[in-house]
Amino acid sequence: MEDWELVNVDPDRMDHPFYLHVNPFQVISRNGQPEPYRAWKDTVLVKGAETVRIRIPFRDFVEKTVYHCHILDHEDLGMMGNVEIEA
Ligand SMILES: [Cu+2]
Repeated sequence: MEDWELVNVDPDRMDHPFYLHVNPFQVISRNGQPEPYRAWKDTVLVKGAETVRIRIPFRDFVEKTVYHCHILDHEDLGMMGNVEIEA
């Protein structure tokens, strides 16, 4: 189980939809305010200058996977990273 803090530092304050492959997560808080309800998600919109905390239970997928912005242009320009999940 991990908590990740997604911080949108885009100088143009553009919103970016964060997408994590394979591993559903829940949004815990936005800018320190608790999320009013919990739901399983694969994508969360991180608004300009916003900090979103998510909780990810890595359950049964031991491999490399990716996370990326779900706007195709951003993804193609490299707004993407790898995650290596170990047992
Ligand atoms: Cu983006």
